[in-house]
Amino acid sequence: MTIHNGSAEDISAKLYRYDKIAGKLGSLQEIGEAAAADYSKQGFLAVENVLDERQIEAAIAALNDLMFVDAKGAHIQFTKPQGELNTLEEREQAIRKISRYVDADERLGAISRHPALMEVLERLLGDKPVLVQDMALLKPPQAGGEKPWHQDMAYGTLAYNRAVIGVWIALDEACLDNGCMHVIPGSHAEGAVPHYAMRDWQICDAHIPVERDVAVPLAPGGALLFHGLLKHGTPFNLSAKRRRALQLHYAAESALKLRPQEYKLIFTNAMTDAEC
Ligand SMILES: O=C(O)CCC(=O)C(=O)O
Repeated sequence: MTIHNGSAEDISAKLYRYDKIAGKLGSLQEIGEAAAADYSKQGFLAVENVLDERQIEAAIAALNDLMFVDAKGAHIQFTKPQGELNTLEEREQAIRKISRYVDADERLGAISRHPALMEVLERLLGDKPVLVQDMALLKPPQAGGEKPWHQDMAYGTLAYNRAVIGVWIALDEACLDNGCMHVIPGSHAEGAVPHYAMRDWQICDAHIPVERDVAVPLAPGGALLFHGLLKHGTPFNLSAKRRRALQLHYAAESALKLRPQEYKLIFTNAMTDAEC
């Protein structure tokens, strides 16, 4: 199976499966010893009800303000030249990502410091959590692109000598047909793998054990907590529904950034020379 540049339908059908669904906890309060052991083994926990309705509404209102009123220092990534976007709808359809929103809007800042979440992260990290990256990932209806399979620590900002934890929070219902998260359970324990610049900075399509893919649909306010080496990706949003999510990454306070040479040996094909 070599894909690299297939159609959206082809990629969605060949690189993801939709028949194995992750089990979920009902709330952060359910994360005790058993769930922490499960996190160590599987590399993720799916948890419903992390944000309540009021927090979800506040987060969406804050993102809309950043997109349509004033970005206030947040960085907005567009998939089309802004000069071509004449209406608010066209603008929204072309926005893929909003980064650095935590310092731009206190409604989002408060979510990044969510007390129950901080408690859980401290337990899973074995150290105080420090926020090291924040981005909102918006998959607009019929226009949301794929995020190919990858490990988050293969991205420079998240390359630490101890595993970071990603927290991905659904603001809309994240379903099988609008690009919910997909994970390879246990893949974090198999170590770092080379990434390649193909459709994105990603794992080679041929190296993905698609048969092990488990989808993680979530209701609004539900979250996926996942290890920085867990292989994961999201297919296209070809549906008529929005799929907006907040993503926050936390490192242990004592973790150190990898030096460029260490990063290169771990996350590129410098060691193996193997082509994708
Ligand atoms: O939300 C998405 O579609 C992908 C999120 C993700 O895996 C990432 O940005 O690293």
